[in-house]
Amino acid sequence: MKRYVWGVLALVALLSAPAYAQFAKVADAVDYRQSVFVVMSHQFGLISAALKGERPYAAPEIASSAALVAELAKLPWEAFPPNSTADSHAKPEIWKDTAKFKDLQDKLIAQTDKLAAVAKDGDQAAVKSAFGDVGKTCKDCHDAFRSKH
Ligand code: ASC
Repeated sequence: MKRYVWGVLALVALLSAPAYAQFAKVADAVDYRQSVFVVMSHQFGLISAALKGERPYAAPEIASSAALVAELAKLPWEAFPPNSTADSHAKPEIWKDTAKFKDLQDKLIAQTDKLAAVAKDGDQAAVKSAFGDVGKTCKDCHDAFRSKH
């Protein structure tokens, strides 16, 4: 009976462990989230360059980049263990204004999903508009939660 109780408690603890518990070290979480942002920024930059005419606008490539951005946008948020500001641009405000940080995550996820959907349809004007919405959310989040140095 005692073993059963301990077993249930262990399971509850495991299921309720915060997502960041998967990282053995805080530095591993920082590496993970920064890696995601690097790739996301690169793919978003490819879309940006095509919209600005700096490279040819190839709809299948744009759709592929947008799909990647949408998937990547879902990943970094589990890699923000409390007060993990070391070797990072993360501001302490992330863990103070958690509701705002979460709102911006949700917004980014919704807007990048929209970008991926319109990119799949191939309508360049719709891509441009959805791209602008995503860029604004990137900026809003950086202004509030990312230090410049
Ligand atoms: C990018 C990138 C960002 C955003 C941001 C939009 O391409 O790397 O962080 O766009 O600059 O305002």
